[in-house]
Amino acid sequence: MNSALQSPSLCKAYEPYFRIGAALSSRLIADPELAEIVCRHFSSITADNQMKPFSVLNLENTLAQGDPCHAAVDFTRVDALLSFARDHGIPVRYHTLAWHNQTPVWFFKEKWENDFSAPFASKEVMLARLENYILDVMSHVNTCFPGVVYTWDVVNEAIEPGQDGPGLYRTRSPWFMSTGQDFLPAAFRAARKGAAPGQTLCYNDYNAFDPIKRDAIIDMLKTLQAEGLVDTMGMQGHYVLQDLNVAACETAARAYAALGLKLQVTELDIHCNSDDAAHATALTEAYRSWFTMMKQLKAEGIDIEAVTFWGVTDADSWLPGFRREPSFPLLISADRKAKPAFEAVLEAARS
Ligand code: 9MR
Repeated sequence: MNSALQSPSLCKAYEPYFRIGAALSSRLIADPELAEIVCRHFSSITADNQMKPFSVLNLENTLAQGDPCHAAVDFTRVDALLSFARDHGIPVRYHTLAWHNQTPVWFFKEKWENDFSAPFASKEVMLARLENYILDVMSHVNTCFPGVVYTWDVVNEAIEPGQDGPGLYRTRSPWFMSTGQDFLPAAFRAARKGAAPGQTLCYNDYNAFDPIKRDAIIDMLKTLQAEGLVDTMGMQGHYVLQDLNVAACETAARAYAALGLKLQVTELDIHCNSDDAAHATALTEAYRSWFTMMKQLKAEGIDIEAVTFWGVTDADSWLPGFRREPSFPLLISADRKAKPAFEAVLEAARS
């Protein structure tokens, strides 16, 4: 395998079709060789963690500010990544504004208590906090880094039909517990207000290929569309090699596109628990057929904006921690070589 720095550029190969993106960590942009790999192969970047509410919200300053509807924000980590993007001319997808996870518990509590058992703030207060937070983030980003962000993950993972009880929504989310389903359109209304011209607003979710979840997401998207609030469906794309069903991904992608939305695959990886020859071959063929399908959809006129990998090399992947076993899910190995799967994705672009 060649160093990923010697391989032809992935994003150039896909230029006629869609952007190829990657999620970056702070560690990654501080490593000159990894930064060079990013600049060579990716035409869209996002942050794996630095742009999430837990990374932006500041409790001490919120308490000092004394406004029950307005949390204080600190953009140190966001700015580091946006500076990298601006300096290298790579557009950014901002992940994420409203999410049940990685948002501090105190953000939802009446007196900003850092305590799960403290009472939730009222719905009115939570909707005001949500709007203020979104407008603060968007205003900072668009003022200090104009033209750098091209799309916003406004709401992440709000739909979970049947899992927490009847209905479409993830009812155990603190957002749902404090506002019911109202946080969802409220987040998009605020984002529409704060967005710069040309920026798209995205709803993002995992297992978006699953037929039951897909149909639930579609019902929810239609309610947002009735108010003109959403532009893009983000299908995350965390797959498992043995279970990957390319046909189900295709059916779902067509169904979202039929709503008149743009599409992004926002968090692509294929969990593969061995790097022996048989697994490497299976991973290669899985990536080949998945990218061939995506290219075909694009050729048919489906508006695919970008396909983003969730990580750059296998060494940065979140999967070993999550699955509690080894994982070799990406196109670039831990020792920064272009895997056979990388070559297959390039070939899919050329064929
Ligand atoms: O990659 C992120 C990992 O470092 C965090 O520990 C994890 C916490 O939930 O979030 C990961 O990113 C998630 C993304 O923000 C939303 N979709 C699922 C991703 C993988 O869990």
